[in-house]
Amino acid sequence: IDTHVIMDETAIRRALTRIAHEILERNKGIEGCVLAGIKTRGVFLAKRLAERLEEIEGASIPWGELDVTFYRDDRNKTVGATNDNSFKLPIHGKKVILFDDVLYTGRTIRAAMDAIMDCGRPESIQLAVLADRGHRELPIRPDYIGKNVPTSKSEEIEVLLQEIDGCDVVRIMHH
Ligand code: 3GP
Ligand code: 5GP
Ligand code: MG
Repeated sequence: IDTHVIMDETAIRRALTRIAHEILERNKGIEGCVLAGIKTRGVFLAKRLAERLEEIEGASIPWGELDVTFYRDDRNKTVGATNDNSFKLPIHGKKVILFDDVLYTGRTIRAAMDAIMDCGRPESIQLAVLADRGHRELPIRPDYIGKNVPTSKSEEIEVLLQEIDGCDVVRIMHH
């Protein structure tokens, strides 16, 4: 396996700062916005983005964790099963900004939109990702992108974050 670094700690920090500014510009502030980090690593990215937005804007943005397992299309659906991991923050009439580490086929984001819609009717849903590796299978595109990483299907992006992995790095691995 050969591996090379595509984002180091500084690059990740700068990308998050840029995305924070893009969000503020697009939404004219953060009024009415809610951040939803998709488990697992999207949660830490959402938390960091919320901190960055607060530093820049001096106003706090609500953020929470979104577990999309129940809504995945590859999950065995049990008749009568219910989702007991629904999003904890009010989203009715809000601008929900989803954050995930890697965007690939788009199926996770499709599931995330279902999970959000089941909790109410947001005004809009936007998407931020740290890395977009292409190969979409659904008509989904991100609004905010840390880095575009053209990949082949045999490559894999590894995202390591301080909070769980002990360091900040994005690497591409070729098998
Ligand atoms: P997560 O931390 O967002 O849950 O680098 C680890 C991360 O990458 C984990 O994501 C892990 O689930 C995810 N991952 C790596 N390769 C793949 C893949 O090919 N498909 C999916 N669905 N997840 C992957
Ligand atoms: P999708 O549903 O768009 O195919 O994949 C997105 C989800 O799968 C993300 O939540 C991400 O964790 C995971 N994923 C897919 N491909 C990769 C990859 O190459 N690297 C990492 N780290 N995660 C991936
Ligand atoms: Mg992820």
